[in-house]
Amino acid sequence: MVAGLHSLLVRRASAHYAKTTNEGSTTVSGDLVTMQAEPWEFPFDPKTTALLVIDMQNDFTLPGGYCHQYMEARGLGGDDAIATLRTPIEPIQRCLDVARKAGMTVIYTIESHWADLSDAAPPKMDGTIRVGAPIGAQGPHGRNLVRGDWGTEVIEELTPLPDEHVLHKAGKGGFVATDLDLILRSRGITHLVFTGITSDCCVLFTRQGARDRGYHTIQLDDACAASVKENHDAIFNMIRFYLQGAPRSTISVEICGLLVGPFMAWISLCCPEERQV
Ligand code: C5J
Repeated sequence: MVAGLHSLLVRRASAHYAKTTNEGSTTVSGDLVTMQAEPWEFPFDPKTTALLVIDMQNDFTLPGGYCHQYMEARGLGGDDAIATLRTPIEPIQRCLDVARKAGMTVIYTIESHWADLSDAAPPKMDGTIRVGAPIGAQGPHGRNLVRGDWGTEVIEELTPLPDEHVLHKAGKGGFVATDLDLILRSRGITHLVFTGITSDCCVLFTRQGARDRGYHTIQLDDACAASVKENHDAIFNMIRFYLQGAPRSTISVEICGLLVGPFMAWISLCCPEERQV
């Protein structure tokens, strides 16, 4: 099923595919792909849709990195956190594969700071000092969350292609003090598919920033994670809570031709057509 839909997208990307077809829970009609999601479908055109890969960097996904240190220092289990944060790698690989073949824009973000820490805001800095895993401290592989060091490289399993943007951000939200909005608007991007980590922090805040700026968004469940699974689930429960009054299915739906396998997904509350439902 997936292979078939995948090839449909590839053919569409070459602009020769004009037929309407339906395969599984995803419909392809002309330029429009409609994914079944919870609680409504998510129609999008791959040409005006970007795949965002949030903060899939060494510091959050490998032993000795910033997140490992932070969770250890708090007695919350660094190894468990890393294992959980690595679960989206394989789903994201599949997303990247299909998105690239479909001609979609792919943008990575990285959480990082200048070496002199001049962009590490005091509340953020203080918190990491209090916990015992300071931003900028020397770890086993490099300085924590410092731009250009090991921890702020995209993990090798998800290496970006040369023409894909890797945007560094000092905050949690990807739109804050970055070129993300400018790049997306310059490319005519109106829809965003969110993957990456963490569901309860940088994915959440970047997605919220996107909704506030008028982008249509969708977040892919198994292509995202938090350092503890409960927080990831809580975020999706929170989104579901805000959708009260709307159709609320809890079934796992097959999300799209963009992705492989059954995922749960939620559509942004802020899309105008959703408000009308
Ligand atoms: C955090 C992130 N949680 N990428 N960063 O510090 O979510």
